[in-house]
Amino acid sequence: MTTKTISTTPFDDQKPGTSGLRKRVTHFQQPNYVENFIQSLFDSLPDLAGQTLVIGGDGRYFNDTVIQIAIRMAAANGVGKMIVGQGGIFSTPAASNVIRKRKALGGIVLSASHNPGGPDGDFGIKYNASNGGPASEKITDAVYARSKVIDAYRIVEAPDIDLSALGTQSVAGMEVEIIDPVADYAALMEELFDFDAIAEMFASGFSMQFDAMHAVTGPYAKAILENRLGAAEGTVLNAVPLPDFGEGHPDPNLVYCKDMYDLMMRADAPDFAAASDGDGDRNLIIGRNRFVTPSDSLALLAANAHLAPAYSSGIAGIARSMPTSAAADRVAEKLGIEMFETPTGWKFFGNLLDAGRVTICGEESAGTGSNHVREKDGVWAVLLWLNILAARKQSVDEIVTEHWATYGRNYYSRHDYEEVDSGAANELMADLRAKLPELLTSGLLGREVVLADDFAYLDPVDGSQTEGQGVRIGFADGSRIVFRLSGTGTVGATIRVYLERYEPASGVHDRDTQDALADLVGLADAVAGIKARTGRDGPTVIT
Ligand code: VG1
Ligand code: CO
Repeated sequence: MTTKTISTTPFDDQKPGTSGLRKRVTHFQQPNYVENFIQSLFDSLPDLAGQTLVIGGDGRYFNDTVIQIAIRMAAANGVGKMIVGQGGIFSTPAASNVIRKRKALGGIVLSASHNPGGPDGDFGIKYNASNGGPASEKITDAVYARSKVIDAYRIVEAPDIDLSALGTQSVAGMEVEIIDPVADYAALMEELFDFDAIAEMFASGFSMQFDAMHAVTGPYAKAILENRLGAAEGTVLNAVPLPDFGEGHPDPNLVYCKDMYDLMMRADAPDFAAASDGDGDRNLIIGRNRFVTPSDSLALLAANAHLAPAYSSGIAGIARSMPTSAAADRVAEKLGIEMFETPTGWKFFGNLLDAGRVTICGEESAGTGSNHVREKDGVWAVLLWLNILAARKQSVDEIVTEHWATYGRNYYSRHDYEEVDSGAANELMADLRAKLPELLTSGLLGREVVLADDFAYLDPVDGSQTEGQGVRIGFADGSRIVFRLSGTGTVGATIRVYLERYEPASGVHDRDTQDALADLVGLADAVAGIKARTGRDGPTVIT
């Protein structure tokens, strides 16, 4: 075996964002860019020698290349064993499950999630720790620090492994095991949910569509929905993962799933429709005549989780990211369980899940999950919805409407301004922060402001403090505007404006969301000067 130590020079931009390092594919293709980052990661893991690592990704362009590089570098860095998804495939939640189940030190997940793929698209590398969850800021900070001074990486000379062959191969003495990426995950889902009841529902004519968007969930959804649960063949659309996602944008929202939305608003729509993103951790839920916002979905799943076998004895607590609507808070209050508000990104839920403080977590960005893994999980959310529909024998629309009549409705929307000038975006945020004290004393355009801060989080489990997580402006009637900059974009800056207004249980629940929030949109622009600073007439994407 020849291990080579190759000299390199550092890059200054390898700081992981909300969910790993994400850049254009062409950026990753610079000589040594991938190698530097992987070596910086290996150098930051003190107990790497002899350990097991899991690797796989969402199948996007460049996935295979990086897997081969990472395997050769792992062999050179003394890793004991690599577990690889067949074809280089693992959805993010499935990778999380395998890391936990096989007691690996951690795993490398290759994905840029909902960002487009292909030679001109995006790529990403993320490290998950032994609990199966995204690495903590402590680890990602260490990797970044290392990447700024790295001067060499180690790699063995060896032929590519055959990613298609199940079983064990050897790379310069290191064991490489290729496993079916679906089997363990499907078995876990079968433990959590009442598959018999869901199968019976399908057998009695329940119809659904699941759009895998030519991304990673195709094989998972086919195996579970069509093969195990008996959903009609063709229920899963765009089921074959493609390196460029069929030139699509694998982001399951109302912009990129507009055809599905239009279908679901028709009288002859199927009973239920869902979609997932590039790496399988997000979900979109639409019932006939009823789109369910992700924030509402979190609240509904938490309120009804006890109907699924895995959660039948109740849930310990709920956590949501700060910009997510407070709909779930009302459920926690009613159930008498703890509620946590964390910064954006699944890594902040890990400690709460590990400590048993929460069972269900969610984000407004179409992410929901539970303590079954340490990632959000698109297919899991769909199955929990199906389990609830099978148990309650009601439509999505009826369940949502009843929920609002019980808890009230949090009208909610996010307005994104994508690819704006980074300087202008940073200035907008800085100016907003400077205005906070004045807003508290003088209000905003005649509206009393009861909360004006830059969100900081004290982790109740390990005591770590995270600052600067988004500007919150709250009004006396419970309405709220939140501003933050995205940490997953690859070009320029994305300004996210989150708008929320609470309508009590006895109030009006059938208003158009954008109408119901129109006054807050005006206030947001007045306080932040978004249009003037970005030169944009309106948001790029409204979710
Ligand atoms: C976005 C979402 C956040 C999510 C993250 C990763 O981050 O807002 O809620 O956790 O993407 O999701 P940001 O920093 O761009 O707002 V995924 O599906 O990309 O792994
Ligand atoms: Co994702």
